[in-house]
Amino acid sequence: MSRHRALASLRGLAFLFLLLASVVRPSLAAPAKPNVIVILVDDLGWADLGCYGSRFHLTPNLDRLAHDGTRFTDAYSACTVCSPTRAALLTGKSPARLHLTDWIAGHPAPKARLSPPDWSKRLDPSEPTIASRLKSAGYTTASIGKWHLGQDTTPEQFGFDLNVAGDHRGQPPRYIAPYNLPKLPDGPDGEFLTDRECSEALAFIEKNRSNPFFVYLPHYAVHTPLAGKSNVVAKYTARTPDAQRNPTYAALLESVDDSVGRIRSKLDALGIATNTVILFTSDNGGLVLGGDHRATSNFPLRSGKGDVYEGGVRVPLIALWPGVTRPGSTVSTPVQTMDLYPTLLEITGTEDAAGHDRDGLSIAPLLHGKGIAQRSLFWHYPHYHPGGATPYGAVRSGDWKLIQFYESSHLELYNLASDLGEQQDLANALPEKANALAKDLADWRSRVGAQMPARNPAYEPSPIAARPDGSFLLPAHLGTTHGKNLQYEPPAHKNTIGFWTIPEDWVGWDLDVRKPGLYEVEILQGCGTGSGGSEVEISLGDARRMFTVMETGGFQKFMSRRLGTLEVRSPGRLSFEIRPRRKPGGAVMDVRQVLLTPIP
Ligand SMILES: [Ca+2]
Repeated sequence: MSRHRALASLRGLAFLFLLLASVVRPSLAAPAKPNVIVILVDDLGWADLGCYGSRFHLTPNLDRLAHDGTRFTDAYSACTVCSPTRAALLTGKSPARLHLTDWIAGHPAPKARLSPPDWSKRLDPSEPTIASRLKSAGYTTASIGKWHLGQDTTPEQFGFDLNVAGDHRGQPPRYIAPYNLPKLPDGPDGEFLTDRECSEALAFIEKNRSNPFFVYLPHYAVHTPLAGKSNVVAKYTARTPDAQRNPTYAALLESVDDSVGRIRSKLDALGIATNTVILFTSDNGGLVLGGDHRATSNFPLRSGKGDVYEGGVRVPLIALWPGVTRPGSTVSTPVQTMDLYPTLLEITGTEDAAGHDRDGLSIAPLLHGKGIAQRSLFWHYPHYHPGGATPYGAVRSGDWKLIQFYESSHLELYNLASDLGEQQDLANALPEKANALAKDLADWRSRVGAQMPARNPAYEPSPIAARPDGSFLLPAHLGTTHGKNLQYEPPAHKNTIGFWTIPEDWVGWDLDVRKPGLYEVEILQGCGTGSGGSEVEISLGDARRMFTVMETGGFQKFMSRRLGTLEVRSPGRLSFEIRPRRKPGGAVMDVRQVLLTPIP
């Protein structure tokens, strides 16, 4: 080959290389890190959005977000109240592991059966957070809205470059300016807080349009004190009420929906929508306290904020990851607040802090349309809630949900596939399932170092009220046992007052009896072969009668027996008691429940 031809072919090769390089370059270069926006709504219920079935609330922007992205049908908050879920979202740790298990500062119940553990009333600033991780990866970070993670902690201690409106408080003094929020300069009189939070987010996004940013937007809405713009409230007042029917709450929710719409318009206008991930969720279930004036309804779910049932913990979750989430897709795999931390690390290609002991699992594969490993979700709430909930733990495993009430270790078991409203407790019908899940729950508690409540020496029982039909249901787990051996035995196959080997031991229930007259007594009693024949006295106030225990073929083979009537002459706080007088066999009996029915 001549020198000239060799040079020519070298030039040709160089040209080819340049051509190839220019074609290949886009995929060789590191992809731009996606921006991340997490919108957390306070107390938003599972059924509150149009795309989750609401017929009363109007949420076109959130419905469009679900239409463009992925909607989770079985997403759960880490807790039924606020602060623990926020801590879990930021750290990827379960509230039980953080020992931050109630809303700050919690609800004292000095006369309750149990005392809460010495729980943490602040998020420890040494905890790695999603903000501090993303900041270390080059993100500019902002927290705009409610913080509520301790009297003396602020977002700046946890990796946020900017804090707008966040401090110790769990609700705004008011939604209409002047706000009286020290971390938010007041706007013009009449400005609405949700709009302002959104405007602050838009300004931050615009300023950081050219570098990766993380916006944590925990709106103060839709928490009390409920408020809405008057023209929007008027619009809902004119709508046909449904299970949801509060026009002020609907107007407040619409301000959140507006916020989502404005953020997406801004991303479009700045040309960064295709490189911005949006996650939208709530910190606990919808508020259903307050009777006719309640904020919302979580129907078909049972109960709401603060309670162990699905209405307290199942929440909306919508994800939009442009180019990855399939438009209009839904995911029914159960996921939980703690999952957002590892998910965002994966989406942004960010390393976790060394030795960080987190609980969540990345749900990024679900956003790709793939699956994640089978696992159970857990809750731990060793506290009393003003709405009436008592300390509990719970586990969701497949279609099953098991609840353990810590006062007595009593179990309830539901199949959510066939019974979403948790109406049919199957614990006694399927004791093996219930006991196995109770063991999973106990094992998880010890793995994460959950703090348990303790017996309260100052306990004063509150009396059981009559049911709407005037009858009293006295379940074994609400009885108070006296003596040496007699106790409530919680495993689902037992669920009984048992170990009645000492005839001096006895059990009682305190009742608030308002109506005098005769009450028919029906007992669910079991007794093993060879132990029958004990003579037992039952009493209600000063009325008493005797009965003889019948053998039923086993202590946990319960049989319903009518024992006759007891007459209440002086209503008031009365005790129903069961006291053996003679025990011929090894044990007296097992008692699962007593029913007192007034005779008309
Ligand atoms: Ca909340």
